[in-house]
Amino acid sequence: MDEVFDGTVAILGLGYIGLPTAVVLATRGVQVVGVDVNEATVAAVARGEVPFVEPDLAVAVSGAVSMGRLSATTEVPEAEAYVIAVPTPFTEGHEADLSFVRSAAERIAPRLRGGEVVILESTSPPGASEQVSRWLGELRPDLVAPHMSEGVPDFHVAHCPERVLPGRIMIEMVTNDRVVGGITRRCAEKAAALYRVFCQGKILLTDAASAEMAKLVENAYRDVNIALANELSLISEELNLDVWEVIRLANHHPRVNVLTPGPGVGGHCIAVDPWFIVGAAPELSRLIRTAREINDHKPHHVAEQVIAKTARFRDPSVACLGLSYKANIDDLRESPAVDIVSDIARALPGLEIRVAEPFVDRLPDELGSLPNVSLHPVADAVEKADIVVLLVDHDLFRGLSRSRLAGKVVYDTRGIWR
Ligand code: SAJ
Repeated sequence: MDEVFDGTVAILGLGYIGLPTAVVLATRGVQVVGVDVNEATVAAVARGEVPFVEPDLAVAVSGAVSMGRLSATTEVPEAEAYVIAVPTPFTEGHEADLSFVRSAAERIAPRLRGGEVVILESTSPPGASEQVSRWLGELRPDLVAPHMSEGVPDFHVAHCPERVLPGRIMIEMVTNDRVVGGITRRCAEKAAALYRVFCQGKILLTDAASAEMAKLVENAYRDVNIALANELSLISEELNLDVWEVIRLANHHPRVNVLTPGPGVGGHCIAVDPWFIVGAAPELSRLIRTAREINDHKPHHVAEQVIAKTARFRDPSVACLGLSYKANIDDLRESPAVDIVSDIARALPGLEIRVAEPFVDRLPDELGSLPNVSLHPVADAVEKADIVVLLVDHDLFRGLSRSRLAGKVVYDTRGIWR
């Protein structure tokens, strides 16, 4: 018989993953306490509001809060399950920075009474969950931590990476298969009971380090494949070929699926996670490192191309369409579009750059501080421009009437206007 979860869940980190996880549990009857160090976030969630845009999340949060199933606080409560969903950025040297995970473990440790499960959801390098077990064990020498014994420990630790796609989080949270890796088998089973509350996909039990690595591999797989598409776009430019046409034809082969070139790879996952593999085995991760370098170089290449196009005009004006890291979302983290606008604006301080981004109402600080960059409605930005640079494939831009682009130099990095 599968174990059934019974008890309260504390979720540490009310961001893109923690808050949706809190809500899907709460709407299925589990008592959930959301914990965040940011008081504004806690206050917003306590009012039933969501501090960022994600389809269907806002209505679910306000429902869960008004039903009394979800509350928010800055203090870690006693609970039967703890889910750590805090950021794991990388340092300048591309090493994983586990300081937020460590601080979450430090706040959980005093609350442990025996029998709980602590689940690390944050994307982490291999060995991080065991490290959590060690930190908890050091802070609570009165308890037996799972890495210390194959027997029955006093608390359990598991890694269960999230795999949801921003923009489809509320659907994928429920429908995706879930990898659950325990420090011991019993740890994995304890954690699986929690995910069984809402997960309709398969729940795959494994060890913690394999679960950590599997998650990194998923994003490295995608990064390497996007790097191939981006490298093909550079080669095609050089050979005067239309990369979109070349890929369309190649993809008619039954076993070929080249992905789509773009201005670079953004977001907080694909542009970050492969570095954790490189960090774990630097000498051996040659392809994964090169893919990262190709995708990281692409925004600078796009900026150079735009700068070269301005040379044809005496006093040009440029429109850059889109700032988010991908279509139809408001997320600007690690966005190549932001880097491109910044590169161009800094290289040509006398150039007027009008940016259109329907998903934000003000420029991010790194662009807002540049005097030659301003935010406009799309029609305005395009109308006054000599050069139109398409950076994000938002539906709104796809639908732009082609007559508005007539007579302008168009640089379409996403291939949506071909
Ligand atoms: N991109 C391209 N060409 C493509 C596909 C994507 O240039 O053919 C670019 C996008 O424009 C964007 C970036 O890559 O800048 C990443 O976008 P994405 O939609 O591929 O992925 P993310 O970062 O939003 O979410 C990924 C997902 N991982 C995989 O698909 C393997 C998601 O399932 C993970 O949960 C998420 O990372 C995560 O949290 O790790």
